[in-house]
Amino acid sequence: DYKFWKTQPVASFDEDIKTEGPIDKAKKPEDIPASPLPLLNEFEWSTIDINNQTELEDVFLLLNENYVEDKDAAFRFNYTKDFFNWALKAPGWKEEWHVGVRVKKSGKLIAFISAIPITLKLRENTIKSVEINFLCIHKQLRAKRLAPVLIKEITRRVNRHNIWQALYTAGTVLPSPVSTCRYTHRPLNWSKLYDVGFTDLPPNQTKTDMLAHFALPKTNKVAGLRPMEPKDIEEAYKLFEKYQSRFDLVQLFTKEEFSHWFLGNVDENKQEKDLEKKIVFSYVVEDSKSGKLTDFFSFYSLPFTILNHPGHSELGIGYLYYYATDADFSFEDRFSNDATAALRKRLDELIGDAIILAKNVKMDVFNALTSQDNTLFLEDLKFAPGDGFLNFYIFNYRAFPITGGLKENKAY
Ligand code: YNC
Ligand code: MG
Repeated sequence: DYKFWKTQPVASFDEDIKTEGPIDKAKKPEDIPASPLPLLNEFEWSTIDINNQTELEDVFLLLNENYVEDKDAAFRFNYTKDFFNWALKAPGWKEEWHVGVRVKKSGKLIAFISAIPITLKLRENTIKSVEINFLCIHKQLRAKRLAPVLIKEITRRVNRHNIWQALYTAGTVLPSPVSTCRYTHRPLNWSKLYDVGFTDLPPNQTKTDMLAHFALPKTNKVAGLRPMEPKDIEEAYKLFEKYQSRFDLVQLFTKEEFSHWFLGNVDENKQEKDLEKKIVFSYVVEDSKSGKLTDFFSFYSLPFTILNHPGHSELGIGYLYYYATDADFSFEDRFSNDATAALRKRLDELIGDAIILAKNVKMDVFNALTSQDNTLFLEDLKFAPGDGFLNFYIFNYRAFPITGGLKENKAY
């Protein structure tokens, strides 16, 4: 019955929202306690320095063994250290927002929660916020009401910096999602997905049918497609901003953030050369005549650990990230049929190539949410709805519900 969440500034499930805006009365950072919440005597707060390899290793181990699993406990997210360096060291990151709890005696890390600064745009309003992620408690310490303490402590540390809103996502249903998306999956290596139990063989189909159905060409189709480089940032950023402006809820990126999220950790010498170890993959389409960038897309790598399987220990997973195109369609009337047809055709080509690229770096499945314009191409490109959903939440903000990128949403 949400004993904790009932006490927090979040909309309740049945709330009839009249106006959008903050829930709590405005406060000042000085009104917020300067010292951490109390913990049980055997535990202590531990701010994690992820630039320190030992501390990064502690976070890696905690999450590797205790983070999110699928509903059958067959797979668990396998975030890598490189992934943490990308996801936790976004521009403006603060060490004090990487919050750990350790056992006093042994020093063992048993819980973690993080925040990074972000800017949200919800319809006409720009909201300075944080994104909360990687909330994790050791399996042996579950159901002891430690999660609310972690959430209140990160809230305190964020409020001290005069930030009062937060975006977070979870598979769990809490009061109350501003939007809910479904995960969809496009098999790349069908046999392996079948072997490890990620995918079933549909009735009246053979394995050979499935392999033929999901077969992919080795090479890309879109002319002028190439990896994004630092010199592309300026133009790709403009393309991206224009495309994003069509949606009700988006994260606004500065150019620096854009570069971080799409080129990975900016130090070029440290750019991963081994494609199979890369975290984020970004591509642009350059028009051969004008030299202009017409499109871009990106995906990132986040594998699953396969639990208790004799033959396989890891599942390679690509997640569709952002994309943008200047395909000839009207931005004003995004629901008109002609506009949608042109956009759909272009997105089919672009994301079709993303899928091929993901397969070529040995990913086994390509995932996408039903967010933004994804519902235009998911069916065409053989994504199938999965059993996972992702709920989006905004802390301390009442908002009208956000529907998908399109009003028509038949297949999903
Ligand atoms: C969850 N995912 O409902 P009630 S997602 C938020 N997000 O409270 P206990 C959650 N709340 O119902 P356990 C939650 N899961 O009584 C559970 N809760 O009101 C609520 N799993 O606490 C739950 N990572 O400590 C209940 O539960 C209360 O020991 C119960 O710990 C929960 O990162 C958890 O799925 C999730 O490690 C830590 O199960 C644990 O079970 C675990 O008794 C595997 O907690 C990993 C996992 C969650 C991934 C994520 C986003 C987190 C968002 C947190 C909310 C942020 C709010 C904004 C703060 C900043 C504000 C500013 C400004
Ligand atoms: Mg607990």
